[in-house]
Amino acid sequence: PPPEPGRLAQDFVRFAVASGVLRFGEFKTKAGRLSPYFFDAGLFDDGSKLGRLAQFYAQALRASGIGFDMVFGPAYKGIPLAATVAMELARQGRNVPFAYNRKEAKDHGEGGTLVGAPLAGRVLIIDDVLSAGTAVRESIALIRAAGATPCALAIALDRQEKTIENGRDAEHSAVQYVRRQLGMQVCSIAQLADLLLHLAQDGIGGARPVYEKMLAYRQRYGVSG
Ligand code: OMP
Repeated sequence: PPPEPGRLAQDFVRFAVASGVLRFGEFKTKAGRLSPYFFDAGLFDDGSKLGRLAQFYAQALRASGIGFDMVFGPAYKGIPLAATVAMELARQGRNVPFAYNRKEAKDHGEGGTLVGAPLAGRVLIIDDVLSAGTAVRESIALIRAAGATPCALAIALDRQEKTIENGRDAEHSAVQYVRRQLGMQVCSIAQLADLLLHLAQDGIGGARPVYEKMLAYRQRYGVSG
């Protein structure tokens, strides 16, 4: 049976906290924002955690009803994600082609920057986190240049924060940009709102100051929806 709405996200937040992937403190984001939390997907660092992570992606994808013909993992962090999700999908009876890119073009051997199945049809990009959304634009360009259609994006965490346009904070998030401007579907296992819900339900007590900082951060950089 499909999990009740919100349940998968809560289970995932708990899993990420228990794995040390989701941490609270002071962190500088790629966009230079001082964040009271950080999600480091590189800390899903053993076979068991990676396997569970892939199950979360596969469940979220199934619940979203997104259609796609193949998966693509952007270098570097998206590569193990897309690979393990492709394995999990196959285990569940849905075997789709898998590809990834290198950051540097090779000048010998097979050459080029793309590895794996040829990019074709509707491509699902699998990545870790969306904040300001700079990285995903490169993957989209790469897929289009290969003659395929970037149709959807699956991420573990949507930070639901303002994207940056022309050097300024926009009113919309990177996920909203990808949906509205690029017309792609986006599926996230959890978002900032789920994190706040988790803290409000389980984390109050010792974590009260953390919760306040999270709210203040959302006030400054967050978007709704
Ligand atoms: P954008 O390209 O700005 O959307 O930032 C996404 C990237 O920032 C991720 O792929 C990570 O490299 C990094 N990041 C995290 O991994 N976790 C976070 O909680 C926040 C960031 C970030 O720097 O914004």
